[in-house]
Amino acid sequence: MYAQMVKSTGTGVKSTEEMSAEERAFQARIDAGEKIEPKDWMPEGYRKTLIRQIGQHAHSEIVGQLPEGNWITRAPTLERKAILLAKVQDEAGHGLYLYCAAETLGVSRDEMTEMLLDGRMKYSSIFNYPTLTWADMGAVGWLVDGAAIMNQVPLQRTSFGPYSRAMIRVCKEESFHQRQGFDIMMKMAQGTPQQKAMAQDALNRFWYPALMMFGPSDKDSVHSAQSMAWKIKMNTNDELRQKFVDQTVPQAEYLGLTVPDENLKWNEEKGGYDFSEPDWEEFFEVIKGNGPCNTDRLAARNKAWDDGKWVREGLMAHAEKKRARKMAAE
Ligand code: BYC
Repeated sequence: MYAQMVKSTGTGVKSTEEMSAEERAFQARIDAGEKIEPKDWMPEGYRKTLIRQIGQHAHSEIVGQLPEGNWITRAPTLERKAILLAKVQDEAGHGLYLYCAAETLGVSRDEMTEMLLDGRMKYSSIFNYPTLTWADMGAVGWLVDGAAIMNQVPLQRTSFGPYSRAMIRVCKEESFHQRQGFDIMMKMAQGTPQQKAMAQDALNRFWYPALMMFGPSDKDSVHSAQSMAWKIKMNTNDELRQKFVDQTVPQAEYLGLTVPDENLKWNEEKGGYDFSEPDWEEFFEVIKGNGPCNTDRLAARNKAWDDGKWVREGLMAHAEKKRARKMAAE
């Protein structure tokens, strides 16, 4: 059993002997590959970790609409505009499935939103970087959605049923997103020298932020050991980062673009690329709220929340009236 393997590692993961009978039975279900459903007994830490991760994931989908939404009105053709619009709408849908999955754990969407708005909950670091040119729409689809797929495909097998099912749908849509990004990059890379330079510039700016999406290096990851024991996470941050690099470098070569890393080199022995780590100081600054766009992103979400107040209140008043009418008729 995984729980036994990680016994007394100092990772905070309980050994089998340290677990209560309920926790042991729960861990045995996880180890047997069973799905945990909302009404099943679960340790409080499992519930909290899921709320944190699914909530953060939901917020990322919602905040993630902002950098791309920025380009809908400036897409170069009607077709590109329609595709980008559809993609951004998909992200809203992903956010909603994920909020619903988190709600099954006993937290409301409004509570999670309030925690995002006052900084108690995070969203992915990547969305704190600006999208400066049309080529950035290509880089975001190719690299950001590409990293998201790398992370989310294994999450289809995550132990919590509603999260796992949401991921199956999300991943189908993410594949389309990644292809549309790569398609933009192909057009730009095969275009005029100026267009190719824009594509290269977008790759230069998004490469390291995309690597950061997988989280800190394993030695600094606080939650990985417990999350993997509970199958909330299926891989470590470094494993997924490595897979992403191995998958993406040949794609960059195909585009005729250069990955901005002088240390990038195929390592025959490990069967993967050696590459430079991102600037982890920058990563921790960004997740603390000091990235290039954190203030703008939260201001946009706060404004949307405030502007929507009258709609929420109207809907609640309508629901209350309907309920009272139904009660009076009974
Ligand atoms: N950004 O112990 P660790 C998308 C935090 S949306 C910000 O390794 P964990 C898309 C972490 O929360 C992509 N914070 O954490 C949408 C923790 O802090 P707290 C979103 C990060 O949870 C629209 C601390 O650092 N995908 O694809 O085991 C358009 C220590 O880290 C980040 C998901 O959310 C980060 N990058 O692992 C296009 C996937 N990394 O909470 C695309 C689901 C780490 O203790 N999430 N932190 O204060 C996961 O798989 C995991 O939560 C992570 C982090 C791998 C991200």
